[in-house]
Order: sequence, then structure tokens, then C-alpha cells
Amino acid sequence: MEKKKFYITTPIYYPSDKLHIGHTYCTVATDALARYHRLRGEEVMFLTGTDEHGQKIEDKAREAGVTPKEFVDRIVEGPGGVLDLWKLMNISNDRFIRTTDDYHVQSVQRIFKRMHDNGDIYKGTYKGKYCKPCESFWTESQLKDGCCPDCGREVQDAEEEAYFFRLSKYAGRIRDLLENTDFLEPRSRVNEMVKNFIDPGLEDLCVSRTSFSWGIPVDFDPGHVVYVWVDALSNYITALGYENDRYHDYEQGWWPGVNIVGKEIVRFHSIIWPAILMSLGEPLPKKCFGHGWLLLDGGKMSKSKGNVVDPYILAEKFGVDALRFFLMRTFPFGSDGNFSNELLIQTINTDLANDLGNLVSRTTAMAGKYFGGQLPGDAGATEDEQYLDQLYAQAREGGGAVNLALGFPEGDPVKYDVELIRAALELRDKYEAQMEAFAPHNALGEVFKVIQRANKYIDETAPWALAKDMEQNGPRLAHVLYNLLEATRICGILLTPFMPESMEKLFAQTGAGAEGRTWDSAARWGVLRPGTAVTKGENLFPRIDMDQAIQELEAAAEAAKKAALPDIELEPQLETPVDFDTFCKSDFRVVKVKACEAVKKSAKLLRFTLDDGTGTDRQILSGIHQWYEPEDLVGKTLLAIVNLPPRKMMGLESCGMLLSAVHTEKGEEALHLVMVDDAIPAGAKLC
Ligand code: ME8
Repeated sequence: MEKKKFYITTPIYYPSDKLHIGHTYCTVATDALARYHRLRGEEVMFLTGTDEHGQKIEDKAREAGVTPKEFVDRIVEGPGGVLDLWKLMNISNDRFIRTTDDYHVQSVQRIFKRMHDNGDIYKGTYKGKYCKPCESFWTESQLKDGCCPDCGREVQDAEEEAYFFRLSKYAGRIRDLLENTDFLEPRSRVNEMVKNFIDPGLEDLCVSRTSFSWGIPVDFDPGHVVYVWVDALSNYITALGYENDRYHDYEQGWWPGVNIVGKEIVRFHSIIWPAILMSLGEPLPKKCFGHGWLLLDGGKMSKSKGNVVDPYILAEKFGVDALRFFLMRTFPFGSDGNFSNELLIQTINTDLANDLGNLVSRTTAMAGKYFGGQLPGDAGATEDEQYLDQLYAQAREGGGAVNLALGFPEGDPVKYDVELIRAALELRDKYEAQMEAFAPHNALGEVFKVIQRANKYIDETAPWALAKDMEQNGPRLAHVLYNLLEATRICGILLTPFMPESMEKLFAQTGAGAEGRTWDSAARWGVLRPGTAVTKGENLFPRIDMDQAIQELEAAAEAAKKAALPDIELEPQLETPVDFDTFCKSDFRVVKVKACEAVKKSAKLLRFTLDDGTGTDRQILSGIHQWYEPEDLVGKTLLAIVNLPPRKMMGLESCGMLLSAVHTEKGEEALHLVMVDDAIPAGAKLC
């Protein structure tokens, strides 16, 4: 039988800066969904990529003194770039599209032409605001206090010839799609779209520009480049080979697919994208799911606000799987969530170190201690064979609910077995329902209920007490451990899409072979062969010391921030002229340091006793202790302005000021006293 095809995409990211934890969230979620579908035995195509055109990239490249292509190459393919991040995060994409790839460029030109030829793209005039010095067009909403958002200068009304897409023509069909199908989820986003964009009336969309050149040229009208959305959105089909010869998957039944996107671009994916496809006469996507944002201190992360969280730091510190798990377990996928390091550590400690980690380490340790790591051959058996035979048989056949009508006397230990087995056997269906509803956080919630049930089972069955009399209780103890291993195996399978590497390790420790890792076997009990070797390995998820980790994270974030700062920053030169007479009023002299000491109770001040050539010592206080130790300055020849009015600091009088040179280095102020040739006598005047 032909496998079911499942095509899923992330948005394509703007490589204008390094990606942050918000982008990672979106990509990890899509990856977990892709892996889930693969686990079910479907044939999966998972696409991600980068959206590399537009004025912002053109501007940033100019600032960096490189071509736009060189600029995006560095962010996409360079060290610590997009590709590196996805490799680190174990993202299993099958394809990666860059909108600068030749085949995509060719497809977009053909798509644009087809839409033009069928009358859906026409030439008109784009009205906006223009900043002359920046040579940039802006829309009203992009302006900052009515001025150019880049340079802050005034803008003028301006017009530019542009092509438009007849979006208005599709308003009725789009409304129908949104209101009468389950194309867009979560449902709350449908109301937003209809109320904010469809009800007020859809306007035609500007799809070409002439005021910048970093874009796909409109081949039949030189001077125009394709503007944003026809270029970016088409990636979902050009990556399958639509209108190009690079791939041939579009005709092979891969389209339509599922587009996972963040909430701010739902508008483009649920209105413009279907309308483009309608214009092309192509099938619409199966689904658009609009996830929420990860917020920091209640606000959206953005590079320009300087409040982004670096996934590299977190993955290095806590492990890739722990980070992936945290992102999926903590935040309901359709809503916004507040990121914090505390929450991350708490989730790792509670769910992974405590619940899952303990279950695995206690079970494998007991299997080692009591049975030398190999459960006896009859470990799957129980006192109530009849019951379990029935239970297993029904589960294996996969038919209907397990009959739990059999009663157990109060306190009968087999009752606990049944509860655990039932919870584990019911898990896959519950998990599946949540994953199908794009609720990975709830799917994980279901898995953790079973993990908690298994830990409770350890307390209820008290294996350490059974072990006191192995002759009498050995078979029961083996059976208890077998049940724990089976429950762990089933949970491990369902956690694989979220923590692929760690689950490999879990299976290696608990002895689950290939047949015990499949989707089918997640709904069956009694899969693990009792003789299988169980090994207590490394601790899968070590507990994290919250205070220490927070301190280290803050230090790492600070260091990263510093590393991103420019090496040297200089004060801008003053433009206001100073007349010569005013300048001559300042009396600069060469002075020699006779003595220097730190002022008591002051962290900053040094007290200088200076020879200024007059024969009387001069005292100057200077707040430079941060840069100099007093003993290093004795004997040095410096410069001072000597006709400033005396000033009192910490009860001491300062008569003048020493001259120093200052700049900013990696965000910190650096200061150097101006030292001159020791051969110059004290009192010599600067002129
Ligand atoms: O929008 N929390 O690119 P992009 C959650 N190129 N998701 C976040 C986030 C956060 N804090 N910050 C960003 C673009 N994202 C276009 C897409 S698709 C044809 C073109 C998500 O790099 C954001 O919601 O600005 C979006 O889904 C994705 O990252 C890419 O954002």
C-alpha cells in the first residue's frame, strides 16, 4: 500500500540577524510534528528555509559594506548561522529553500507572469512616503513619529509605479474558506482575520517595487522587482518543483501541505497565499496553523530592542533535547507564552530530572541490582494470568477498549498493575488526538501522566521490600520491573518526536529493540522480551541547580551581548565652533605627580599632589581609581587645566582637572591619562 504523504513547512526566516529562541520555537514545533508523522509510518516532506530579499537586507548589507548576497550567505551558511542552528537543534528538514536559489527565482518569475497574463496582476501607482537621503519608500504605518524610521528625517508624499495583485476579486472565496472550513486554526484566528481584514474590504496588494533592487526582477518589465509576498509565499510550492525543473514533487502528490506560521503572518498565509493559489488555479493548503509568540517580560523579542534569547547558550547549557522539550511542553501552541530561564530550569527539573529521569534510573538500577540486568524469562507473567491474558490479547488485536470489568480485592497488588497497564495502553490514542489537533503541549501532558503513574507504581509495589525475600517474591519483583520497563518503553516512543537523541539512550538502557520502538508497538503491552539486557547508563537528565545556572546564564548573556558590541566607539566630534579667544582662556600646564593616594571611603577618587612649577603643591582629585592604582602614577608627567574654580569632593578641595583620553571599548568606558615626555619641565604651558 502506498504510504500517506505528509508535507509540512515552517515560515522561511529573514536572515537579517541571527535567529533567536522565538524562531527556534517555531522550527522545533514543526520538527516535532514532522517526526510524529514519520513515526506513524507516513512519508514526510519537511521544508524550511530563508526569505532573503527586500529593502531591509539591502540596507543592512550596505551598512556592513558587503553585497546583499554576501550578507545573507554569512547569516544563512556562516558559523552560528541558520543552518548551524538547525543542525544543532536536530531539525530533520528534508529540504531547505533559499529565495535566492536560481530555481526559486525562475519559478517566481513564471508565477508572476502567469498571474499578469491572466489579468490578476496589473500596473498601477503605489502611494507612500519617501525619505530622500535614505532613498527609501515607507508606508504611513512604518513611520516613526511621522519621520523616516531609519534616519529620523522628514519624509515626503511620493508615488511609484508598481504592479498590483487583484486580491479584492477573491474576497468572497477567502471569506468562505475561513468561515466555512477548518483551513485556519486555531479558530480564534479566523475571527481576527475576518473582522480585521475581510469585513473592512480587501484591497488590492502591491506586488512589485522600483525603489530598491534587491529582489527577483520582473522579467517582462525591467526596473521592477517582485515585492515580498509573491516571492516569499511561493516557496512552499517552488521547493516542490512548481514551475521549475529542480524538483518533481509537486506533480507527485506532495501538495497541498500544512503551513505552520507565527500569528503575525497568519494574515499573509490565510488570505494572500490562498488567493495567489486561486489565481494560479492550484489547490489550497490543507491547513494553516498560527502559533503564538514567545514573549520576554511580556513583550515580543526583537533584535532591535536587544531582548532576544540565544538558543545556542541554552542548548549548550541544558542540552538540545531538554530545550526542545521545554519549548513544546510549556507553552500552549496556539497562544503566547512568557519565556524565562527559571521556567526552563523548573520544567527540566520537574518533568525530566524528577519524573522521567527517576523512573528510568530507578527501574534500570533495580533490574541491575536484583536481576543482574536481565529479567527472568517469565517476567511478563502474573498471578492473575487470566486477566492479563485477556488484557494483552485485546490490546494486541488493537480492538476497542480493554475490558476492565474484572474486580480486584482491595489491596491486591495486581490492581496496580492493571491501572498502570491501562494508562499506558490508552496513552497512544490520547496523544494522537492531541497531536492531530496541533496541541503538542497536551500530548506531552498525557505522556507525563503515565510517567507519574509509573513512579507511583514503584511506591505502591515497593520492589525493595519484595527483594528482601527473593525466593518467595522473585517472580513478582521481576514482573513489577517488567511492567515498569514496558510503561517506560511506550512513553519513550511517544517522546521520540520531541527528544529524539535522549530517547535513543532511553531505549538502549531499557532494552527496547527496533520492534519495541514503533508506533504500532506503542499501543501494545508485552512487547519487550523478558530476557532483554537492561543497563543503567548515564543519567539522562541531571538535576540543575537553579541559582547557579541562572547566574551562569546571566554571565553568558552578558558576555554574548558584549561580544556583539563594536570594539571601539568614539564620542562624536562637536560641530559647534569655539572661538580662539575662548579656547585661550583655558590654562593647560604640564604637572608632575609628587604623591598619589586613594581617597578614603571613595571607590573612585584619587588624590594627587602635583608639582605645577609654581613652587607650591597643587591638589587635584580625579575619579580614575577604576583604571589606575595610585602607586603606579607617582613620578609621571601629566597635563592639567589649572584655572578651573576649586571644587570640593568628599570634603577635599580639587584645584583643576587632569586631562585624559576616553573611548568606549566593548560597551565599557576606557580612560587613559594623557602622559607627556618626562623631559618637559613642570609648569610648561600648552598652547
Ligand atoms: O516573518 N515567538 O520571517 P521572520 C514565536 N520571512 N515565534 C516567533 C518569534 C517569537 N518571539 N519571533 C519570530 C517572516 N517568530 C517572513 C516569513 S513565510 C512565506 C515568510 C516566528 O524571520 C514568526 O512568528 O520575521 C514567524 O512565523 C517566523 O518566526 C519567521 O519570522
